[in-house]
Amino acid sequence: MTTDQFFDRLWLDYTSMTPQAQQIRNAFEQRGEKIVNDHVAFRTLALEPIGIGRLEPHLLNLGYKRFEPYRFEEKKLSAWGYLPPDPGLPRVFLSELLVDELSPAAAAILRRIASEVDAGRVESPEVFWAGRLWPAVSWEEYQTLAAESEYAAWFAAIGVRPNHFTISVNHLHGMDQVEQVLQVVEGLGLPVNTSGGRVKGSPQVLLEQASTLADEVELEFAGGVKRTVPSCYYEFAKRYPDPHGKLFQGFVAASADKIFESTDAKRG
Ligand code: OOG
Ligand code: NI
Repeated sequence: MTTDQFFDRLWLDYTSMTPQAQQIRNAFEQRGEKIVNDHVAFRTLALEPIGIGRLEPHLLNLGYKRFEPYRFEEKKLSAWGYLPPDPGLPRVFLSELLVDELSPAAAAILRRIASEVDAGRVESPEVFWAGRLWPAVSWEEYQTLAAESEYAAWFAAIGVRPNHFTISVNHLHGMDQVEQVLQVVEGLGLPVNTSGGRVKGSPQVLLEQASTLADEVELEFAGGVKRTVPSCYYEFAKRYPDPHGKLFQGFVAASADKIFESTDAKRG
C-alpha cells in the first residue's frame, strides 16, 4: 500500500464519521486554499494485540520514523509522534490508554474487548480504519468507561480509526493566524473546543493548536440500543521555527491534554 492510498482511505473513513471535516475543507478550498495536513491522530489501548507496538510497524513500513514519546499522567495515556518519509505527508500521533491504571471495573471491560480482537486483523495496515474490532459494548459499559475516562468510552464505541486530521495553518495563503481559521470554522456554525483557551500553546512553545468540538454520531450499542455520542473532530496547527531556524516537529503535551477533550461528551 502506498502512503497516498493509505491517506485516501483514512480520509474517506474519517469524513464518514466527521462530516464537519469535509465541510471545513470545502470552505477553505472555495477560498482557493490547497489543504495540507499537519498530522493525523489515532487512539488505542495499551493492551495486546492492539497497543501502539502493534500499530507502529505499519507506519514504519510506510517510511515513518519514531520521533518523540509523550505522557499524560492525569488522562492515563502515553503517546508517540512519528515523522513522515516526505515533508508533504502528515505526521502521525499514536496514543494508548494505560488500562492497568484504571479501576478494576473499567479495566475489565477494556481487557474483554481487547481479548475479542482477531490479532490477524491488526497485522494489516487496514487496521487504521477497521473501527470496532469487537462486538458492541452495552450503553451501561460505555457510561462506566466515560465516568472514568472519556477516551476509554470513545475508543470502546468507535475503535481504531482516525480521531482527527489537522489543517496546517502554515500552508494557508489567505491567513496565517489560528484564530482566523477559527473564525471561518465558526462562520460555518461549527463549535470550537475552548478547554484551555481557544488557541492552545504559543509561539514560545513553537506550536499553536485549536480544534472543533467533535461531530456526533448515532451508534448501536449491545442489544440494539441506539445512542448519539461524540465522534471525531478537526484540528488546526501552526508551527514555528526553533532558535536554529528549524520548524518545530513535535507535539506539546500541555496543549495536547486539552485537545483530547474535543471528544468529551460534557463539553463547551
Ligand atoms: C489526540 C489529542 C492530542 C495533538 O495534536 O496534540 C493531539 C486525541 O484526541 O486523540 O492530537
Ligand atoms: Ni492533534
